[in-house]
Amino acid sequence: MAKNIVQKIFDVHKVSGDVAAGSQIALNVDQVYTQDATGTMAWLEFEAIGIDRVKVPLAVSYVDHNMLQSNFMNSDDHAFLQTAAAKFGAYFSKPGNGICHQVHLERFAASGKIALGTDSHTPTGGGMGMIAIGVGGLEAASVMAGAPFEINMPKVVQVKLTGKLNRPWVTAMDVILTLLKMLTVKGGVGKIIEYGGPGVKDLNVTERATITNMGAELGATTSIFPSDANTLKFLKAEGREKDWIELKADKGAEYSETIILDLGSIEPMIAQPHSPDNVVSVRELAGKKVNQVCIGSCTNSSYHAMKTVASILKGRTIAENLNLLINPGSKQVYEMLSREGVIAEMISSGARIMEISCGACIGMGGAPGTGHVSVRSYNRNFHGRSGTKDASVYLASPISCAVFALKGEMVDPRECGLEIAKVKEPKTFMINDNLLVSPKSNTTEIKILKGPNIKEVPVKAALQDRIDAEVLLKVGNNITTDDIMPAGSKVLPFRSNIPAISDFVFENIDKTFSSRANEAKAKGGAIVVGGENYGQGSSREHAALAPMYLGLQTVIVKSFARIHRANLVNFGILPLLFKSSEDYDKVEQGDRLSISGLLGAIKEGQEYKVENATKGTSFFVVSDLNDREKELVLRGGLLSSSKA
Ligand code: MIC
Ligand code: SF4
Repeated sequence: MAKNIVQKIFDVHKVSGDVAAGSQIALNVDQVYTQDATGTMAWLEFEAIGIDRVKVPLAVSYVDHNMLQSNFMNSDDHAFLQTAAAKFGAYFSKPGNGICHQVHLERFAASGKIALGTDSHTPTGGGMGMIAIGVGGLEAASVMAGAPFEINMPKVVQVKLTGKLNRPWVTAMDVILTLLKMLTVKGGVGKIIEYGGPGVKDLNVTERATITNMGAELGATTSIFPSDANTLKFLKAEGREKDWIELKADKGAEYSETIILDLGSIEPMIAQPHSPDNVVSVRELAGKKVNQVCIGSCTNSSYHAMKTVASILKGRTIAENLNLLINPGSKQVYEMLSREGVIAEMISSGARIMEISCGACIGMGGAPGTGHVSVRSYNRNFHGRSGTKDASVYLASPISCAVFALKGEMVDPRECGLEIAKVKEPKTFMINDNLLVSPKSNTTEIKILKGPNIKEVPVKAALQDRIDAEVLLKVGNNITTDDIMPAGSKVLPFRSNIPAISDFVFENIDKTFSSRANEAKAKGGAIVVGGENYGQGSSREHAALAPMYLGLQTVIVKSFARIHRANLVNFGILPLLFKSSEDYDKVEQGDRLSISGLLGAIKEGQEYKVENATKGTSFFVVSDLNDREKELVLRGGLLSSSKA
């Protein structure tokens, strides 16, 4: 049978199940990586599972998010992560080594492998021809402890690329922004996007990685490119050609749908506030004043992207009323650009070179001013994420960003009148892994260090037969995990302390939520009601764990985003769906809902009657749990010791 790339990789890794859309499948995993903001929980959970050493062939613990050290908390977390990695057999990528996805692509990603990462942009590795999927910390911990990775097999959609990009002004970022305009932030839910067609060879590995990185914004489980001569070239330059295999779809391979995209028809695009799919062409916004430009993040901080940006800035000065922030993605990129004098060109133009980290992308500094317009080469512009609620954040290619920085306003880069260099990929990258600490073989003497802000992971009690609770919050469509559990420099240091971080749950939507939830604990707890694609965005399990700590009993929505739904289940919270979406309109915030006979219904039929005591009405909800998930919800989650 002719196979697509996804089928080929899944076939090799399959433990059980069918490689057919919708079927429950268990897979062997080759690599797992964590980052600091989600990693502290993941490693605490791994410790709680009680295994001595990771059971996957490769595990890496990165530090890139919580880099601001304004007190002891983040530094303590890093010490915890370093000692936990040493104890449990993982590599440790020290602060300063780079953003997890960029470093992983450079040093570990390998074609044909399966990787999981505790970050939603893990699909960056798809640019290398690997299946790389973002998961919650507990899921990662359980796979590192030896469990297979279980998912419902997504549909495989083919995006067939034809033609060539109109270089130099049109980039890979414009490709993915075009797809986001076409498909929206829900367009990829339940799907893996497999790129193919003659246009693939027009893109180098880091450009492909920009596209697969932002496939997360489509809601896709992951995205993948073939592994071809360009992949081999990149791996050779990284001194890792042994990690290459050729991978392409067979002739006649089947897909659930095929989308044809002519690269030659793409123009410079930009996402407007406050969603990555609110995309128009840059042309349409020409003349709009810009206050801040940020270039970098895991989406666009490769050597190729940074050097191209520098060629535009070279010999010029940024606009008078504008700030330019640049964060190179990895030490490799930064060191190479420094040694070549490229960083000097950036500094000379007026750019502020930030630390190699996520930085402004996750609100760790770099917040725009009141009402300011910020254009970023990043992947997310959710409301409030920059740290400034009324800022207008736009997303564009690094090239468009550099042009705006010089002009002080949005300009179609094709008409900017500036020169730009044709940057070639280097034959060899500079390889210096001195910030990558190797796993230890003798670990008996290693003590895991836990600072005072590192608290135990709370565990839920087993599911009760009846939920009787108030709808403490009703929200609309596309609620992000940034809405549920905000990030930023104030909140992120509490990622290892669930009682403390729970004070910030839904803070940007309703400041009273956590205090009301604490009060409601004695009266049956809380219910949250939402619309479509609830929990899109980040993989942070804190968006499930902290509400669970506040007494959340269930979430009733029209549809869930994949990672958040899995996180709810892993912590024992029953994810419910309106049987008929019109019933969403019949529930109001403040209504008291009760659902009886849960224990029977979850095992049989998964349909539940909800009585609305406030309105004197009733409606039906359903769950779509597989057998493993049913068991998890029944016993109160993966870490619960109770029997289902
Ligand atoms: C993000 O981009 O939102 C993050 C911060 O990288 C998250 C992970 C986190 O919340 O720590 C993600 O994308 O999963
Ligand atoms: Fe870091 Fe931003 Fe990438 Fe998330 S999206 S991993 S915060 S750079």
